[in-house]
Amino acid sequence: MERLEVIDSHTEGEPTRVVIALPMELGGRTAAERRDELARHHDGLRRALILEPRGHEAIVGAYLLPPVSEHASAQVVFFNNEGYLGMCGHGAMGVLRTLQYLGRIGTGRHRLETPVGDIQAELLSDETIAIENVRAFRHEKDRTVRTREHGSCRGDIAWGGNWFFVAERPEEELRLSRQSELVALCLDIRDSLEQAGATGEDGALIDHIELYAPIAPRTTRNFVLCPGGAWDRSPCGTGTSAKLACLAADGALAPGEVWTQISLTGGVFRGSYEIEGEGVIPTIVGRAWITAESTLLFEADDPLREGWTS
Ligand code: PYC
Repeated sequence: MERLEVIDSHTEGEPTRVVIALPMELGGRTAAERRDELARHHDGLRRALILEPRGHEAIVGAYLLPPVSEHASAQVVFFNNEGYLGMCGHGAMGVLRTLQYLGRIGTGRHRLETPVGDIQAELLSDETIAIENVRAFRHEKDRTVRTREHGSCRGDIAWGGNWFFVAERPEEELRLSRQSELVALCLDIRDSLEQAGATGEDGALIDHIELYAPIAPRTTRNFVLCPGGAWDRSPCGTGTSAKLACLAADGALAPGEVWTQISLTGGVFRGSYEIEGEGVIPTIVGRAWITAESTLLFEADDPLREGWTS
């Protein structure tokens, strides 16, 4: 019987499962090297942690690893039901709240190492956390894609720590009761982008689709489809970062001005940015709560030891 300690939290509705100590030695030093090592040699562990019966499709996992820099509080590799994420905004908030719960950090500023770069974060005295993400930028404006079943759709391609296609939709479409239709629409957009050869920088796959509808000045409701086909219950930190990069590129939001994104579950992220080179450094503010401290058990003869997926 193998055992693994995890701490679960949710950030504005979206779950994060932090693995406090890996059960094996990892090669590599940086978060990117260790992510590659995990993907190559230990992918069964990801599946066992995230897929049913121990997990479910919306959970994002985070391996806590020793940082390279003495100035970082931790190194983190994020993963989900399909693979590994570059960065994860809601997940970073969940990790910081978890480190605080474990008594490893207190309020104040902290640094996390991720596979796509270091991020800074500030843990405030309540459940609020502000993360300063990696640089975000717009790669392509107004790309129109013809989908198979949903007509054509126009949006921007932007990087916010993951690659996004960011498209406006009518407000009445973005409702919790329409989650299945929205998933189908986003999958159609994602496949159509791939078929049309639309990519991020250096041919990178666009694996996140973000739909938004303005609902008040500087406020949108949004919906984000993640790579494994699950939708983000929070407004998505990397998605909010990608949106801020588009707003900045259009001159539609000034540096320091606050932009609010609200998810279908009512989760709220407030974002602002500072200019950095051709892009922006986004700051995203949200709240995270601890939901469980558990020991997961893996029996040797369990046929679903590594989970199952449809
Ligand atoms: O908050 O960046 C985010 C995120 C990515 C995937 C799920 N959440």
